[in-house]
Amino acid sequence: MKLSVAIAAENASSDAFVVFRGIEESIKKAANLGYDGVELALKNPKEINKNDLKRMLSNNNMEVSAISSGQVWAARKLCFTESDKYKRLELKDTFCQFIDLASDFGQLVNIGRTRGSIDNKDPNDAKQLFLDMAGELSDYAGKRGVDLILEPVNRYEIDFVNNLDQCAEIIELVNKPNFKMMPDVFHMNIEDSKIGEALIKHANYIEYIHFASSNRIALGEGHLDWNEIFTSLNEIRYKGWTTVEILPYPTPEIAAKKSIDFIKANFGQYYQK
Ligand code: LER
Ligand code: MN
Repeated sequence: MKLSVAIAAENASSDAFVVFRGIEESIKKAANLGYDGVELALKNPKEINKNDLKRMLSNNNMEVSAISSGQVWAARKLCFTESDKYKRLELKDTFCQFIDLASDFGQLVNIGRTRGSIDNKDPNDAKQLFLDMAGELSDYAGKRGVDLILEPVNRYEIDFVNNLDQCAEIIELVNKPNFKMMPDVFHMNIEDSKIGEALIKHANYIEYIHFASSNRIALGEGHLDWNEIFTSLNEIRYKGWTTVEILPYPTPEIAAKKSIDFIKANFGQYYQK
């Protein structure tokens, strides 16, 4: 496994659930702490200049683990279940540019809160709007060697695809080889009865993982059973990224350091290169 930490641009608002802000500074800080990569939480593809990013990564011997898209919903209110034609085009254009970026960096684009909600729509209509967009974007991504990863998110943030079973059902309906699952143990702690069992049950779909404690602060705080999580990941021979996506408390530096120290001290054997 490889370990990454979520970062965003300097001006990202507080509902971007990232540890560090400011792309260049964040990459340096993450590298100094011993992380292997960074997850780029983007609001807009224009936040990244490809050449600058290449230089920042190679100067620090770092990789991009994935591009995440929560801010596209949080800051721009664009989502897959949107019915307005023009907003759908804007979402599609944003995701196509994320996919273009991911074809050079990380080859993964996340769909978290950007999937959208059902709200007062007919649930079947909302689902169909999601499936149409997911299918079109999967085809675009597939041609560029990129996978889309759908993240089950807890019911207090969104009312559509909350647990791993529901995510697997949607993946089967999308039915594209590059449309996969991305569990986040923070959400699983709220929505999935048994975290270890759910990870094992859906092993074939899992391509990326978010780590946080039960209260979304540094790993090792809270009451998650990390032995259960690592034993299950080991059982399914998970070799992908594990990304720390936590609130930056009490400071970004302390949160990021505490998390990697906890992992290396207790589960370092899973991160041997
Ligand atoms: C939101 O709670 C989250 O976990 C993000 O990764 C998805 O938007
Ligand atoms: Mn997450």
